[in-house]
Amino acid sequence: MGLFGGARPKPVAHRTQVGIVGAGPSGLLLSHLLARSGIESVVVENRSREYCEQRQRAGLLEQATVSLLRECGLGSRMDAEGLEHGGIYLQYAGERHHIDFRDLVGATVTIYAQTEIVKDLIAARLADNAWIEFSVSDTEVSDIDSDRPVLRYRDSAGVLHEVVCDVIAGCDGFHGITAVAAPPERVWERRYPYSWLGILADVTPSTDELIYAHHPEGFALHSVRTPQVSRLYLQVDADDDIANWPDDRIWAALQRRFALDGWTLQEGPIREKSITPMRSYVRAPMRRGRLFLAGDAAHIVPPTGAKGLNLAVRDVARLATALVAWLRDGDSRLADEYADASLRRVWRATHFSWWMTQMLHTTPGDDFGMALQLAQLRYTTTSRAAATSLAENYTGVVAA
Ligand code: RFL
Ligand code: PHB
Repeated sequence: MGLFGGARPKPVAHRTQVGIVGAGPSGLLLSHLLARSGIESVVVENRSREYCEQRQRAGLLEQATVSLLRECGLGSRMDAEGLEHGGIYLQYAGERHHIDFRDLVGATVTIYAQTEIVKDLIAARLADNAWIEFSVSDTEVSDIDSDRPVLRYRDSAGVLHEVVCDVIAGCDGFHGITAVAAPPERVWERRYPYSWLGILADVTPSTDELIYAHHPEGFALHSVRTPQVSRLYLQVDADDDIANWPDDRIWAALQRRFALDGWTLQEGPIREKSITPMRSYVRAPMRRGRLFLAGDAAHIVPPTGAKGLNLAVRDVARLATALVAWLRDGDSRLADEYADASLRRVWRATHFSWWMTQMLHTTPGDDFGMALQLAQLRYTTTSRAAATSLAENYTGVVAA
């Protein structure tokens, strides 16, 4: 019964093959890959299109991510505007060392912001007349243990919809609802005692490749977005508040942490700043019945290894192949393997992200920890074997 005793409005009924919750990179790319093989889907997203296209997040793509985006027709702007990097710098104890990925593993990475990938994906899906609903509310999934799972949502005009699907994909990130609909059997989690303060600044990057800097005061990262825009990060306290960080304090901390004889960090107007907590989280399984989880809905890594977005793309590429084999060709084997096969790469990336994080972030008073970090950094920058291990993991060419 409705609020005033009347009958509840009947939802508008629909049918599709794959119901996708979330229009982040995972959900949009899944919808795009499925469409290329003739599988239809709906994407429902509780934020507006503008919000999804502006949300500042990742920026670094593994070589395999770049290849996949190119192969599925999403490469033209990325190839024109993306910046290919052949390595990174590791800085510690007043020294800056280059890790040369091309030389060590024959691979590169590309800077192309997640915001731009999301814009490209939305444009491609809409050009294809795809069914995407932005600004929905009351998203719900049910009947996932049956062979007709149901996705419900209220559209931006307040109308209820009910979509009967063959499969539902939970691509709704870490705070989404699908992971709750399929409670995990097991969870592994680590919260780190620090956060990242990230800024976007209108200033030409002071470096040709990313600088990861270890400093007694805390970690700092110099990344880039375009030849005119820099992205920089500072390790701050876990419970720090952005209100404690006026722009001049941010630049002063960056200047101290990146200081190097003969090199200057250029400053410019800060366009955006925010603080993100650091966490590792893995849940298993990544599937229950006909609900499959992908990307941040299933796992979170700290950003130090630049793996979050790349893992999401790997999940979705595997899931798209599996769903096409199942829904088009009737072969469910890849779908049955999806959860375990994805977790192998998730754990490789989880280990690498943790390893980079514990090597580079400092804890006041922990002199023993700091001495170990410096030994580890020196080994990583002077041993070809150790540098190769970092390069394999960072570029994503590592087997998993
Ligand atoms: P997303 O991008 O979080 O997208 C999930 C989408 O689902 C929507 N949603 C819902 N829609 C409908 N109904 C509901 N009930 C819903 N609940 C949520 C959300 O609005 C959203 O649009 O997950 P996806 O697609 O799996 O993509 C994963 C990546 O976004 C993520 O791994 C990376 O951005 C992580 N990450 C970083 N990764 C890197 O590789 N390098 C980085 O520098 C980096 N920086 C970051 C990051 C993540 C951040 N977050 C999560 C706060 C910086 C930040 C601030
Ligand atoms: C970024 O450009 O936002 C970025 C790059 C590398 C990281 C994390 C973030 O490890």
